[in-house]
Amino acid sequence: MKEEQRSLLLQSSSLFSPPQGVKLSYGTAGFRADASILRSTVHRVGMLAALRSLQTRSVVGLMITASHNKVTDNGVKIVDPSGGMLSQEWEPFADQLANAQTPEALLSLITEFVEKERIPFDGLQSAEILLGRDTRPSGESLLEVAKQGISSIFGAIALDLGILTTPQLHWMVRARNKGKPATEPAYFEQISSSFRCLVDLIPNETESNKMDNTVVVDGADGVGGEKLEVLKNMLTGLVIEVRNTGKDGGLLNDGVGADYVQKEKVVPRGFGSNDVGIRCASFDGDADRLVYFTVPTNSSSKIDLVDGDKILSLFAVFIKEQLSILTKEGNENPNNNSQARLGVVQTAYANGASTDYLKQLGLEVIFTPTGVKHLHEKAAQFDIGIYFEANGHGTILFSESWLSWLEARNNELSLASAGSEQQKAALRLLSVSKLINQAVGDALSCLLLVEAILHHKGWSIQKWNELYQDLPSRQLKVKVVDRTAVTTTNAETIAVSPPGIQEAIDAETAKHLKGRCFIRPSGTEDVIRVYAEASTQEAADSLADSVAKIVDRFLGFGSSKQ
Ligand code: 16G
Ligand code: MG
Repeated sequence: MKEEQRSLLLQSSSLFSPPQGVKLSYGTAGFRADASILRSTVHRVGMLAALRSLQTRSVVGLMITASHNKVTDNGVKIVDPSGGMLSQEWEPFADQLANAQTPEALLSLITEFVEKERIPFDGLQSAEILLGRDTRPSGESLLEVAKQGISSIFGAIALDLGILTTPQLHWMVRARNKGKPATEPAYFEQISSSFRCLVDLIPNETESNKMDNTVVVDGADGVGGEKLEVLKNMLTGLVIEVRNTGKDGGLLNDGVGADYVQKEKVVPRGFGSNDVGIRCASFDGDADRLVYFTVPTNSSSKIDLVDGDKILSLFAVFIKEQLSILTKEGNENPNNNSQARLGVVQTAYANGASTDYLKQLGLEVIFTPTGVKHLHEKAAQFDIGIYFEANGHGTILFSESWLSWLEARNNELSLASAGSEQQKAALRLLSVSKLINQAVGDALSCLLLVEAILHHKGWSIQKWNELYQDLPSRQLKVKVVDRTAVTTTNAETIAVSPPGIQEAIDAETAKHLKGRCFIRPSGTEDVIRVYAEASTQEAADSLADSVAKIVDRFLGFGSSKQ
C-alpha cells in the first residue's frame, strides 16, 4: 500500500473513535445500534464498501437504515454487486473493522485483508458506491460520515442518492451492474408498467370489477409511505390510500408498521373501527417488509393478519397456475422445455399450516435459518424460487436461463398464436419477473403484485385469507446472560447447546396437540427468541411460556448465580 494511502487512512480514522464497551456485529442485516454510537462504524463501513467495490470491480451500495427499529436507532449495511446482501465471507472482516480499537489496528487489518483477498489497491482501479438512507433524523449526518470513509480510499467515489427505501437501493445497484438505468424514475417506471401489463391481462370473465379496488396502506411513518405517494399516481385501476406517511408528525415505527402489526396482531395507529372489512396493508420502516390485515369487528383493536406466509402462498398459487397454462397439452412445440423447477423457501417461523398447504399444492418446500441472505441463496437454486419470512420479507427469483427460455417462448407464441391463453400466461410470468424486485424483498413491488393477483382472481382479502387457517402461535423473547450460549441446527429448529435444553423443550412440546416450538438467539437484539405453535391459542401461549421459563432456567440471570 502506498504511503499516502496509509497516512490518509490513519488520519481519517483518527477522527472517529469506536464505541467503548460495546462489541458490534454485522448480524443478520448489517450493523445496528443507537444512532449516537454509530459514527465510527459507519465510517469504517464506508471503507469496507470501497474495498468491496475494488475487489469485485463493480458498483456496490451502502444503506443507512435501522428498518423496523425505533427512530433513535440507526444502522448500516452493504449491498453486493448482484443487488443482494454483502457476501457472508466478508462478514467476519466487517466485524473486525468495526471493533478495531485504534487507527493503527484498523490500518493493519486493512493491509492484511487487502493482501489476502488480492484487492487491487494501487489507486488505479476505481470504486463506486451508491448511497441511500431512510428518513431517520440521524441519517443525513451518518451518510456524510460514510462518504468520508469512502473517500479515504484512493479512487473511490460515492454517489449520494438521498432518501430511498432499502429495496430501491438494492434494485439500483443490481440495475447499474447490468448496465441498465439505475434511477428512481426508472424503478417506478418498471414496476408501474409491469403492473399495468398484469392488469391488462386479467381475463374478462373475472369478477374483478365487483371487487373493491381500494387498499389502505400504513407507511410506518417511514420512507415507504412517501415513495408510495409517488408510485400511486402512476397506476390506474387501483386506488391506494396511504396513512402514516411520516408527514403528519407521526413517529417512525411507533405503534405502526409491519413488524408491530405482525407481532402484536392489533391495528396500527390511524386505523380503527371505520376500517372494518377493508383491505389494509402495512410496510416496515424501510419498506422491505409487507403484511396485509383486516379489521374484523369495530369492537376491538384485534386484526386478522395476512402475513408473509400467505403472500407467499398467493404468489405460489398464481405462478403455478400460469406455468400450467403455459405447458398445457395441445402445445405442438417439440421444444417445450418449460417444466420450470418451482420451489419455495421458508424459515422455522413459517406457520405450520402454510407449509402443509404449500406441500399439498405439490411444491418443494425448503427451510433455512432466519435472515434474508439465507433464504435468497436457496431460492436462487430454482428456476423460479419464491421465498418469504412470516414477517413479510420475501420475493420471487427467476433464473436467467429460464427467463431467456420464457422470452424466446413468448416470441414464438406471439407469432404462432398471439393472444392465446398460453401466450398470455407467458406474458404474465414475464411481467411478474419485471414487477417483482429480484434483488431483495420489496414492499412496494410486492404490494402491486398482491393487488394484481387479487384482481386477476377476483378475490377479496377474506377469500385470500381462507386459503388455509393459521395454527395459533406465540412469540416471546427472554433476556439472558449470554445469547451466544444457544447454538442451533436444522434451520434453527433444534438447539444444540446448552446441553439438555432441547430435551427439556421436546418434553414440553409433546404435552400439546400439534405442538411445535423452537428457540434461537436473535441476530438483532440481545435476547433469545421463543416461537411456539399449537392447536389452540391457550396451548400456544402456555407452550411459549413454559419454554421461556426453561430458557431462563438454563441461561437467565438467575442461572448465573446458581
Ligand atoms: C433482520 C433480517 C430479517 C430477519 C430479522 C430477524 C434482513 C434484511 N433482515 O431484520 O430477515 O427476519 O432480522 O431478527 O436480513 P432477529 O434475528 O432479531 O429475530
Ligand atoms: Mg426492513
